[in-house]
Amino acid sequence: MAARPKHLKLFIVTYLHISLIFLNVFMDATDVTWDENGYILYCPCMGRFGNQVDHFLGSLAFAKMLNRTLAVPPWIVYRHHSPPFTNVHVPYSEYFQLEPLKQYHRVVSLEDFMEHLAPKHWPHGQRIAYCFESAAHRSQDKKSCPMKDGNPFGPFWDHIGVDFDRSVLFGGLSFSSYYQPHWIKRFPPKEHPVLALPGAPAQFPVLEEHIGLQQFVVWSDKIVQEGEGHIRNLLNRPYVGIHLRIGSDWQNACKLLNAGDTGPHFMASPQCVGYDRQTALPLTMNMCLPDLTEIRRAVKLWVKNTGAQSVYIATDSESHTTEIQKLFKSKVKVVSLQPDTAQVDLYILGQADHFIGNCVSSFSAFVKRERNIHGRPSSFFGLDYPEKKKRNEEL
Ligand code: GFB
Repeated sequence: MAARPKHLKLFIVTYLHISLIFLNVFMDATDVTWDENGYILYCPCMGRFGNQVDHFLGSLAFAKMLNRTLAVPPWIVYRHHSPPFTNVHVPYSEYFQLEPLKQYHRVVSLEDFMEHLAPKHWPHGQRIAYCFESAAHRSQDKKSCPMKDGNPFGPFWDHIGVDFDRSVLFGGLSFSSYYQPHWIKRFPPKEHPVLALPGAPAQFPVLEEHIGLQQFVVWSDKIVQEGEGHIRNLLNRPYVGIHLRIGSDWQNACKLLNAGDTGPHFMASPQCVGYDRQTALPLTMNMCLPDLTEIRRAVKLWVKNTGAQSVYIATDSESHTTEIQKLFKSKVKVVSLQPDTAQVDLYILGQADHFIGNCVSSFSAFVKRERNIHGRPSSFFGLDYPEKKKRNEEL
C-alpha cells in the first residue's frame, strides 16, 4: 500500500515528461508549417559579413513586400587563410536570434526549410531557379540561371543539398517597392511557391528606408556572453571603440578614390556623406583609408571628449596599438583582441561609449546602425562633425 503514492508520483512525472516532449515536437512542427503565400530563397553570395548583412536587411524587406516567408540563409564565411581553408556556412542563429526577426516578418531558417518543408513541398525534380535574363546570358546555354557557377555559388547550394531542375527568367523588374504589383502578378505563389534566387533580392548598400530593420537583428546569447566577458576582463569604462579597415584589399579599393572613379557614393559611404547624391558630402581619402596621423587625431579627440579609460581597436590587419598607447602613456588602456570570430569585434564596438568607424566599410556600417538604434554616439575617421551639425550646415 505504501508504494502507491510513489508509483503515482512516478506516473505523473513520466506523464508530464512525455507531454513536454510532445509539446516540443508540436511546437517545432508548427514553427515550420508550410506557408501558402510562398517563400524567398537566396544565396548571400556578394561580399563578406557586412555586405551580407546589408543584403539581408533588403531581402527581409523584399520578402515582406511580396508577403512571402524569407528562408534565412547561413552566413558565408571565407576561411581561406586559416583552417578549414574553405567557405564555412554559419547558421544565422549562431550569431543572432531568429525569433526577433518574426516581429517584423515571417522567417524560417534555410536549414529548417530544407529539413522540414523541402522534402514534401519543394522536392527534387521541382526545384526551379529564378533569375534576370541578363544573368542567364552568363551561362553556357544562355537560358539557365547560373545558380551554381563558381565560388561561393556552387558550394552554397551544395551545402544545403540543392540542385536546380530548370530556370525561369525574368526582365523588366527590380527589387524596389515600385515593382511590388509586378512581382505579385508575374509570380503568384500558387504557381511559383518557392522563388530561389542566385543573389539577394536587394541593393547594396542597404537603402536608407531599411536601415531601421537592424533593430530585429539581435545578437545570440553566445556572442553576448563572449563579448561581455571580454569587455569585463579587458576594458574599463568609458571606452572608445575604433574600427581600422586598413588591410591590403582595402588599400586597393580606396585607390579608386584617387583615380576619381567613385564619386561620393562608394560602397557604404552614404552612411556618412548622405544618401542623396545631390547633397552628398565629398568623400576624402581619410574617410576611406585613414592614415596614422588621422587615426591618432580622432582617437585623441574622442578619448578626451568622453573621458575614456580604455580604447578598443578592431582591425582587419595592423592594430597600431603601440602608436596609440604612446598618445596616452599609461593613463588609458589600449586593447586589441583580434578574435577568431569577427562578430566578437562587432559586438564590442557596438557596446562602446563612443565608436569611430570607417565611412566606406559595411563592417563599420553594421556597428553604426546598431548603435543608432540604441542611441549610442558614433563618428567617422576623416569626418568629425556630429550628424546634426553637418545637416544644419547643409541647410
Ligand atoms: O564585413 P565586410 O563586408 O566589410 O568585409 P567591408 C570585411 C571583412 O574583413 C569582415 C574582416 O567581414 C571581416 O571578416 N574584417 C574587417 C574584420 N574589419 C575587421 C575588424 O575590425 N575585425 C575583424 N575581426 N575582422 C568589403 C567586402 O568589406 O570590402 C568585400 O565585403 C570587398 O568582399 C570590399 O573586400 C573591398 O565593406 O569593409
